[in-house]
This record gives sequence, structure tokens and C-alpha cells, in this order.
Amino acid sequence: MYGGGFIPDENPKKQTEAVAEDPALLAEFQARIDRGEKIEPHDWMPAMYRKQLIRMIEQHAHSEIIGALPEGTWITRAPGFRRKMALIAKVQDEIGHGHLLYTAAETLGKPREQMINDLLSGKSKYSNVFNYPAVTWADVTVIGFLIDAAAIVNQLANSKGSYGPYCRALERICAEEAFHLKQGHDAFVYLATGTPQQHEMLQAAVNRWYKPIIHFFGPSDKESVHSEQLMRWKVKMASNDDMRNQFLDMYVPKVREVGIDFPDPNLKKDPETGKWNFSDPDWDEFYEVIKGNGPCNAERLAVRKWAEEKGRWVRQALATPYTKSTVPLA
Ligand code: FAQ
Repeated sequence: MYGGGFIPDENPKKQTEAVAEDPALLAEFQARIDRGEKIEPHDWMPAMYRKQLIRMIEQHAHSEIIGALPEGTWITRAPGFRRKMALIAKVQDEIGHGHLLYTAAETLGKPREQMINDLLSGKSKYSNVFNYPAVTWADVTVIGFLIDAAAIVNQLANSKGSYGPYCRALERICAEEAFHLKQGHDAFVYLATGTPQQHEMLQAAVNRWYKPIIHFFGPSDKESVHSEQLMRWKVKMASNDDMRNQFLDMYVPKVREVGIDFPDPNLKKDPETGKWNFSDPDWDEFYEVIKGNGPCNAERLAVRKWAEEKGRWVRQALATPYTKSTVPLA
């Protein structure tokens, strides 16, 4: 049914190694990508293209459902009715994005249950940023503005990529994220231009999130393992450094114009190269966090495990065939 089949237990370290496949098929596949055609689920595709897409889309899906948690904890404490309504809607949207992405990954042959199991066992990664706590309302504001902005930079670029179901999911997600960004920006400007205490609380949150945001786009191009092949296949439409640079280009001015700044004296744009320079963001911390040793990794997975267990009866009820004998007598 599928070209190069799904190999569930293959060592992830081998993901970038070539698999012997028909050179003519490989050449035709690359030609289709180069012509800008979309690859659809039943088209032939190299086994590694399938495997890499599953890895990336699955990690993205996990990031959405785990990403709902730091903000979700603030629904009961959001300041005021309007902020609460917006936050509830945003958290619901993030879970919806997870569903869209799991569905896109399923088209490549990996069952959703297996993806969830791999998340819960710690086998699959999810975005580094969601392993940090949302200490104050200002942290939620920074997530809503700057994390959503960072996600949009990445997703908007990759929505023009080669795999049809992922691109279509990303288009829909970007439309909703654009609204999240607006509410995040509104909350950010409100705190930045509010009382001295509100301004200070926001600056403290930006200080906490600066490094995780720099990490968000992945290791530098020199250290990135998958970028080269994924860009050739138009799964990634720009390198990690280029995406990070684009984000800094767009959002450093927006942060500074309301009197807030990132806590890095070396964060400056080089007028000659057009690239942003910044201090070493402590890549050791990044690798520790994505290995499962960040401040909130254990807490995040514990909540997901709890949700999985508590929701089991619902999934079982939905999977039970409807028959007359299951209908209670009046
Ligand atoms: N976090 O070779 P590369 C959101 C891993 S959605 C954790 O450069 P790649 C919405 C990488 O997996 C946020 N791990 O990797 C929202 C690899 O390890 P592996 C998620 C990371 O794939 C907003 C290793 O490092 N977005 O925020 C990270 O070419 C607000 C080597 O790295 C996506 O997932 C990281 N940040 O590039 C929700 C977008 N970076 O797998 C709620 C799709 C790298 O070999 C509230 N994904 N690693 O063991 C991508 O674009 C890419 O996967 C990158 C990484 C750019 C994230």
C-alpha cells in the first residue's frame, strides 16, 4: 500500500542514513519535489522521507498537546473574564492542532496510539519550550505572544513544503495561530504599558523565556542533524538559523518598542550580513531539556499520563460498537 514502509522500531540514530532504494524512483521523487509538487499519502516515497516526516509531525503534535499545559494551568487564574475566554479558546485550539497533526502523521502509517505511547514513554520528543514553568500571568503573555510568533515563523514557511497533509494542516493551524498572536500581543502591550509592577513582571518573564525561545528553532545549522536532507526534500523550508534570524528580525523591534528588552547585551543585528548576533544561549541546557531533564519534563508527562488513564473509559465507550443491547431500557 505505502512506498518504503513504516518501520516502527528502527534506531532513530539511523534516520539520516540512506536506505537502498530504486535509483530511478528516488530520482523521480526528487524531481517531483524540485518541481514543487505535493506528495500525497499513497504516492511512492523513500522510506527515510516517510520516517523523517513521522518524526517531525509527531513531535509537532506532541508539542501542541503538551504546549497547552503551561497556559492551561492559568485558565482559572486569568485576570478578568475576557482574558479567561480568550485563553480557554486558545488552549482548545492547541489541542485541536494536536489532533490535526496526529491525523497528518497517521497518513504515513504510524497509529496514533503508538505515537501517544512513545510520548508517554519519553521515546518521542516535543518542543523544549514547554518544559519551563509559567510562573506568573506575564509568562502566559510571553507564550501567547513570542512562542506563538516563533511557531508561526516556522509553520508558515513549512506550510509551503512538500507533504500535502502536513502542509494543509499547517495552513489551518497558522490561521488560528495568527489570532493567538493578536491576543498575545494585546496582553503583552497591556502589561508593558501598564503600572510599573506590570512592566517589571513582564520584563522578568521575558528574561526567563529568552533562552528557551532562542533554543526553540533548534541547534545552529552546523549542529543540526536533519536539516540538510529535510531541506532537500522541502520538509523544512528554511534552516534553523534562518528561521531564528527571521523571528529576531520581526520581533525584537516589537518587544523594544514597548520598552521591554531581551536580557542579552550581545543581541544586535549585524548591518553588513543582516544576521542577528547573540550570546551563547547555553546549548548544554537545551540538550538536557530535550533529553527529559528540564524543569518541568516530569510534571508535563505526569499530567499527560493522568489524562490518558482518566480518559480511557471514554475511548473504550467510543470504540464499542453500537448495538440495541447496549441501549439502556427506558
Ligand atoms: N525542542 O537536526 P535538528 C508550538 C531536536 S509548536 C525539542 O535541527 P530538526 C505551538 C530534534 O528533534 C512547537 N527538540 O532537528 C504552540 C533532533 O532530535 P531527534 C513545535 C528539538 O527536526 C504555541 C535534534 O534536536 N514546532 O509551539 C528542538 O531538523 C504556543 C537535532 O535537531 C514544531 O515541531 C526543540 N526546539 O529541526 C503550542 C515544528 N529543536 O529527533 C502552545 C516542526 C531540535 O533526532 C502554545 N518541527 N530538536 O532525536 C521543526 O520544524 C523541526 O523539527 C525543528 C528541529 C526546527 C524544531
